[in-house]
Amino acid sequence: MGYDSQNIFAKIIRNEVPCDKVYENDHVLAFRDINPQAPNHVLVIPKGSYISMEDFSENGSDLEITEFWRAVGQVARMIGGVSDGYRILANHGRDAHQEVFHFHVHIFSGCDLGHMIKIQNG
Ligand code: DGP
Repeated sequence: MGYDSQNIFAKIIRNEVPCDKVYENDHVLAFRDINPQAPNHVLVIPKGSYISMEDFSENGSDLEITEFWRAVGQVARMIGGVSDGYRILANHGRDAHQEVFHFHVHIFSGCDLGHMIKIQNG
């Protein structure tokens, strides 16, 4: 399956769909999740066309990867997650229930996030 340039995050990058922007630079965009799972729930995405962590880690340039992970840390600081804590998460593929096929990292903060993840029938 190749990258679908009509996915919702590609449309957000092209300003065809609005978002609640938190941070942007030449390589990265961060915006609030439409369906927040914590008081602060922000998505960080590269502007390049990568399907998931698998694609990004394999095919992203050193510059894109460096800029991306620096931005994840910066956004976590911006949303106030450092003192009390935050969690980052990236879903790849079926078993992780990835819904949007443009690589993104979720950042959660602002409450007790519980212990790791819940695995049903696992
Ligand atoms: P996942 O692919 O399962 O890692 O999660 C995709 C996330 O994207 C999900 O938490 C909801 C969010 N989302 C989906 N559509 C939109 C949208 O149009 N705008 C925003 N801000 N978030 C969206």
